[in-house]
Amino acid sequence: MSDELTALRDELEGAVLAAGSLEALEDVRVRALGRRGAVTELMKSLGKAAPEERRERGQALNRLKQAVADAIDARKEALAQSELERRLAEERIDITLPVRPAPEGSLHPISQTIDEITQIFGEMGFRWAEGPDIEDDWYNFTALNMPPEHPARQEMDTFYLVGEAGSRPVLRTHTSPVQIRTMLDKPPPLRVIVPGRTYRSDHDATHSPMFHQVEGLAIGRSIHMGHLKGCLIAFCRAFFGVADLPVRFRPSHFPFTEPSAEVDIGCTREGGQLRIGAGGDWLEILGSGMVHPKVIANGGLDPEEWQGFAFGMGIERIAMLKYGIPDLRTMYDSDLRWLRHYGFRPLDIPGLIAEAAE
Ligand code: 2NL
Repeated sequence: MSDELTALRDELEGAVLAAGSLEALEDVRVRALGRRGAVTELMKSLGKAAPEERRERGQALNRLKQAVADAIDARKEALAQSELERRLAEERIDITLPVRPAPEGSLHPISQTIDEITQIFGEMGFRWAEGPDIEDDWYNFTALNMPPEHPARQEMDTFYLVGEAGSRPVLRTHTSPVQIRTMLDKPPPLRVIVPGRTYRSDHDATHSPMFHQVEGLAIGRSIHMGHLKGCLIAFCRAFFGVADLPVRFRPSHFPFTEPSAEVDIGCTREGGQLRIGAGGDWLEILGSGMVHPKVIANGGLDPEEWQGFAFGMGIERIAMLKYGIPDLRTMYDSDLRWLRHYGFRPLDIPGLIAEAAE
């Protein structure tokens, strides 16, 4: 190869290596090998060379053209490779990062508490059940062993509506009518947990005319008081997250259970501060009992064959206890600052198993 062609090759190869992008490389290719490129022009001028030089110069030019084309291909591959590496580095994501918290929206403590309670009972085989807020007198009172004129009706007097044909639908005073409906609907054995809104005509600092309850019902052929105790002790310990929480059963009375028991948990009160756990004091948490035979019969079951236990608690009350909310009325203010303080991230629900593993 002549000095002239060697110099041209060095220059073009230098330009190829200096090209920092595919566009710059294409410019170099056009300048060298394009229709009016330096190498192409030399090829065109081959005809003017002396015949004895033509063969050798033709071969030299072909080698030059090939060398430049090879250099361009190699550079193209190198540029594509470094572009890929740059993107891989730049677009890398760390899949081990925790999920970012949702920027907005949180669960109300009442919803959170319902989720926690149903999660714990769900792990014990209870299934969610729900029913209407507007009830029939029979489902809300009579079926629960509270006939007309029963004094317990006055205790929980509520809001009556005007129904068809002189009937008086009632805003349910507890979620128990849902358990009656479940017994009439589903074949036993049964285990249901029933959260929902309830209504009573009470309105002061610690009572709201609308509030929430959760009740539970377990029906089987040989369910006894031992099952009631084991189940509710496990619930109290899981819900408050205290493995050795003392739980006490105190005789009581409800029209729909016999025998009936109030359930207390251990606590201490020091200078107005309440602490849940072993201590000298007791705090009432829920009511419970063995379902009254008349109520079993009203649920369409033979009380000689089926028996079971039931329980009920107020959601606001235990939410306030667990999460240190001092005033019931703030629950219904719809104040976003309050919700940001007391609210919860969705699906952040501890359960029985999670608690036991700790
Ligand atoms: C409380 C006490 C209780 C029940 C609710 C119930 C339901 C049926 C049959 C028998 Cl269908 N019992 N529910 C039983 C005992 C207590 O609630 O203090 N609630 C806030």
